[in-house]
Amino acid sequence: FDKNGDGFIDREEFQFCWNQWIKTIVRPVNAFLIVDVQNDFISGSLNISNCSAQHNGLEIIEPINNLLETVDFDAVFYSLDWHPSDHVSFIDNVKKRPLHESTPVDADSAQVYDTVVFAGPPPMKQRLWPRHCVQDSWGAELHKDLKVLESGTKVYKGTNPEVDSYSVFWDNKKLSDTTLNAQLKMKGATDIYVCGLAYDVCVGATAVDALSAGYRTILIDDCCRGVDLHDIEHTKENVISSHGVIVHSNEVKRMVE
Ligand code: VGL
Ligand code: ZN
Repeated sequence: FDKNGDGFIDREEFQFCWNQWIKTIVRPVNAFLIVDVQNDFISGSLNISNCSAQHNGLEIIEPINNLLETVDFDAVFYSLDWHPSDHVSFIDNVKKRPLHESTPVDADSAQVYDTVVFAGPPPMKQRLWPRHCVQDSWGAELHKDLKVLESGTKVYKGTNPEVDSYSVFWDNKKLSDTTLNAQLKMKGATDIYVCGLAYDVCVGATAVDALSAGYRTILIDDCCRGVDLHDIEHTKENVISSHGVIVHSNEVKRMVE
């Protein structure tokens, strides 16, 4: 730059620098990603209040709505766990696919939340869940009290019957990605605010993938509820060690504006 060698850059050069680098530092493009705030996780078949942490998923709706109403995000995404009826994660489907010899529990003794190893090939670890978020069912709908913006974008995941998908970016085997990254790139997003259900499953996996994809990633702690307290602590440690940030929702407006 400074192609004239006079110590100044001209307007065109400045414009180039601004678009390429400066804008992403001084004017972040903020995306808000609300993960799986669906009936089944709040009061349906995979109600997280029945899991060890005994969390109440309903409690995040008010702080999330409050953010949607008060913070001027550049883009808002709602993810939906969206499984076909024969999905590999459903415990009632466990006998439909052969297990690998290394599986710690066999198909007859497998209980909900156990991990089995399917034969593949390649062999695939899978945690078993109750049948949940079946495409087009009530359980898969976003909770009725969640504010769904007209301008918001829905992202569907877990649609391949053969592989589970915790992250909103990738399935668990990284066989295919969702539409999320392309849509974030299209909006020029630099920063992603992540919240939702379940903290230690889909929210955690999504935050870690957002960091790997190079986004500044902010996890909104009070807008998440999870399955297991130890796993939630582990999720937070992972996010911090991958250079993510964990904040309370009352800090977000200041950060965005
Ligand atoms: C989820 C378990 C199974 C989640 C999805 O959204 O956290 N958890 N499928
Ligand atoms: Zn699922």
